[in-house]
Amino acid sequence: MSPLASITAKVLAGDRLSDADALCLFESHDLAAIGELAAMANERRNGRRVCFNVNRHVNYTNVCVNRCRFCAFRRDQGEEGAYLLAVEEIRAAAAEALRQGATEVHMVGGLHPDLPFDAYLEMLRAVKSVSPLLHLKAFTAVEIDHLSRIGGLPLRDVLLRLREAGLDSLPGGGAEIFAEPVRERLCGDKISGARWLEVMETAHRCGLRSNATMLYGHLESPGDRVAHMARLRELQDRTGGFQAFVPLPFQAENTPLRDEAVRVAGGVDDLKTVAVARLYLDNFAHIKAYWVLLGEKIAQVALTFGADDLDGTVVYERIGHEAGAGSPRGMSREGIVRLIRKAGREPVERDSLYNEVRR
Ligand code: V47
Repeated sequence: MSPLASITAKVLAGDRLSDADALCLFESHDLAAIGELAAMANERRNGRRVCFNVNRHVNYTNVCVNRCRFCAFRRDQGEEGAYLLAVEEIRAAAAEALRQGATEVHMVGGLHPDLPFDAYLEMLRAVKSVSPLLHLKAFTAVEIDHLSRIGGLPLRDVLLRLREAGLDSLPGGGAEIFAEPVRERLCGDKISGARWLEVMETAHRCGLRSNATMLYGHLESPGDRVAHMARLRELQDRTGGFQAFVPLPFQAENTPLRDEAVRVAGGVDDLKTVAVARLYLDNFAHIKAYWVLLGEKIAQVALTFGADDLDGTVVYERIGHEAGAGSPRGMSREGIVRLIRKAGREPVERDSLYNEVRR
């Protein structure tokens, strides 16, 4: 039996794929067959529904003490273009989001050298003061680790304090790629992959759900991608706290990595990565095609390659766009619905915990 035939047999039988299987899929050029298999695995789980939410991204600061080489968003304090939103500006953004029908605020930022622990609690309270019904998905595992250091508190206490102030769930950012030598070259100042996973495990054990991301198309190998997903799958087996996996294709413009021989992904790699994720991460309910970085066209095609989620309306994205993402800054609800319908799928507006809001 050819390797692809044996993988197909496993998927049909509902058996778990091995790391070697995932690597074999990454190395195969039979994109159509991989896509068909992933679409089938997705339909078995999610039917023909594709979900999205009406949300608003808020990046409270671009000042960051880390110097990740994939990032075009960060600034040093005092550098031209550096900013820190005032609490009132955050409240105003949340109020505008609510008026526009948003159910979620997605708030992340850089590691600011001077912001005290209480400032983070204030930000959360400001959003919640607009409406307790706005779901607050905020702070990556990297920010949570930073808060634990500046607050002198164990992770669990940080998370409980944040939850008390309004935190509802965690986004999946900051995972990048776990493989040590690559992570060191890519973002040597950042917390390790092991620490990222520890933060997520603690969050899940506190009852907070989260997402998981993987930044790809830079210095990593297919084996590094599989190893990254293996560690996510292992944690998910133990906690079940991840909601969605979000593969993030690297955008090189304006980043320190732009002139290096990075392996920027093309459309084929993007679609294959979505499909392999759907097939390998059998304990993740949702695979998100993040249209902001994939572009609307590839994200739409990804809906027939195993993805069942498009993220949301976003409204004003900065991290990907400062690195050259060619997509619009935000999309209307109608635009997302149209995109899903034209892919022959059924659009479902969801809330942040994947309950149906409207169909
Ligand atoms: O951690 C930074 C990535 C992430 C670049 O959880 C870049 O639902 C590509 O995590 N090219 C932040 N990517 C965004 C993120 C996210 C986005 C949407 C939904 C969710 C979710 C999470 O963006 C960072 C990093 O991995 N990033 N710079 C770049 N040049």
